[in-house]
Amino acid sequence: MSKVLVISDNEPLVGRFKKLIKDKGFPGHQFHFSYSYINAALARKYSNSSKFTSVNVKDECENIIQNYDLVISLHCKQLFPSELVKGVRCVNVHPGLNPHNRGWFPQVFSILNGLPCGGTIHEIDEQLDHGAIIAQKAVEVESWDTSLTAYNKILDAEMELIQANLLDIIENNYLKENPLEEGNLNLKKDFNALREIDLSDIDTFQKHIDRLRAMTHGEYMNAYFLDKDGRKVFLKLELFPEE
Ligand code: 0FX
Repeated sequence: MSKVLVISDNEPLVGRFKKLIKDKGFPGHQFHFSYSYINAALARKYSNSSKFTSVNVKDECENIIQNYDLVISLHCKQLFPSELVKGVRCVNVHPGLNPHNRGWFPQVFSILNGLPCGGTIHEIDEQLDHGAIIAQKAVEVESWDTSLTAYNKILDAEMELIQANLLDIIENNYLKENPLEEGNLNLKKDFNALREIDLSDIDTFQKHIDRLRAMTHGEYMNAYFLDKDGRKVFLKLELFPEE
């Protein structure tokens, strides 16, 4: 029997994961779900819950190592300290095709730089989205995809990977492969630097369209320009491929 700690800051994904383990059945294995202590929205909603609890992976490292056989980061916003990744097997479900565009919001950068994107399950080491790859699935970015439509395809790919590999991962029964290259890494500041559109920028239509669709993600107000009064004007792009 294995004790598995799933840490996630993505509530819809937790719902999909829980449904999968209920439908598939993992007899003998125990799961506990936690979210990051920095996640104020989940803390407000779940402060009284014993089934979805707050965790600080740094402060509670020793406790996690003692109590669990496996830790799964399912879009967990905390960096796992080296003591934790050395003390217990830690696996990351990442919305990117490692080693391309590791780090923050991979599909945004794939739209911009054309590098492949998809979902990856990998062992966690001391660097970001870097450890040995257990399974991955590429997703096609079409000329009409926005960040949101590409992201939704990636979430589906991640769920397919989890469905196909979770039991083997829990039972530590899988092959893994180190990425062939270091790849590239994007941080939150790289995403933030893309938000302000300089109205005097001269480039091809292709580049401008790519920038705007990479910044288009549902309700998020990402891209903006400053008008003559210095007011921020937000913008998104809609694309309609012919049926
Ligand atoms: O949970 P997640 O999908 O993923 C992020 C990182 O990309 C990933 O590398 C890391 N392992 C994980 C812990 O955190 O991020 P999210 O739920 O904050 O955002 C989902 C998408 O929403 C993102 O890919 C782009 C979009 N988004 C999000 C924010 C906060 C925006 O377009 N603007 C935003 O301000």
